Amino acid sequence: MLNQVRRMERCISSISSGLSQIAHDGFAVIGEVFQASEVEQIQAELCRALSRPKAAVIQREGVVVGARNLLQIWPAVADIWRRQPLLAFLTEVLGPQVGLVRALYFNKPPAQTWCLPWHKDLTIAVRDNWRPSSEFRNPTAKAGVPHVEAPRALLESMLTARIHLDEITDANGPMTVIPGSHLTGKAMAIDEASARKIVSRCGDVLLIRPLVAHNSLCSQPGNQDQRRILHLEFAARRELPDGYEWHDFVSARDSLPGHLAPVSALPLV
Ligand SMILES: O=C(O)CCC(=O)C(=O)O
Repeated sequence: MLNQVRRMERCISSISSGLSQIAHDGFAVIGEVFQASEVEQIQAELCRALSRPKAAVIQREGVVVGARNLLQIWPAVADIWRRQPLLAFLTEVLGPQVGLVRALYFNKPPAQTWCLPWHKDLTIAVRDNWRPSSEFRNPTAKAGVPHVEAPRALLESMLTARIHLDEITDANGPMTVIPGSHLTGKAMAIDEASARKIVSRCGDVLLIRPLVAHNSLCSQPGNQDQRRILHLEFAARRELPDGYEWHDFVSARDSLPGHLAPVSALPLV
């Protein structure tokens, strides 16, 4: 009993330090959310789902390097995040009406690495991006899905969970982030001296505000490891301004159909 209480106290203290890191830096890495066997199961299911040709699956030289519209391609992703302590973080940061609004997949296979310059994530997927609006702008389509640039206040109320399906090292193309850069809204003032590389274990989850400035490094020459990531974007509520609607909204309140049972089921929410 004493051990259980201590474990609970440790867990609450790590959740509270993660929450203050998200508030201050705009991101935090949550350790060991998925066990190795669960990650293997996810990798295998994803690999099957992505092997069927679809416009939203991005390939280079026959190798999958990413995918959009993952909620359609691999519906199991709708439930993968319903576990502790991930759910506790999401509901603490975004509130009880939190929902998953977009799911992407990124891979850097050894022979097909890629990199991205500094940016902030400004676009969201919506049902109709042509409605008149003083809030939304720059309508685009990505793999057939309407997208739009969201207003600062909406982006400030979102959080992304990046589930690391491989260990991320210096060699296999980590992301680099600027701590605290979410506090300047959409403005891009990059102080490279403060940049931090996100290296982590397989099964860890990076929680990050979309307005944190980040880039993505190419894998180093000679690297033999993939770098697979499930990128899940969450919003605080279903309603959007100006009659806009999320393209998808999978509420945390929906029941768990039991695809992957929660591992560390701590009664925190
Ligand atoms: O996965 C990565 O390394 C980069 C992804 C990214 O920059 C993004 O989602 O905006």
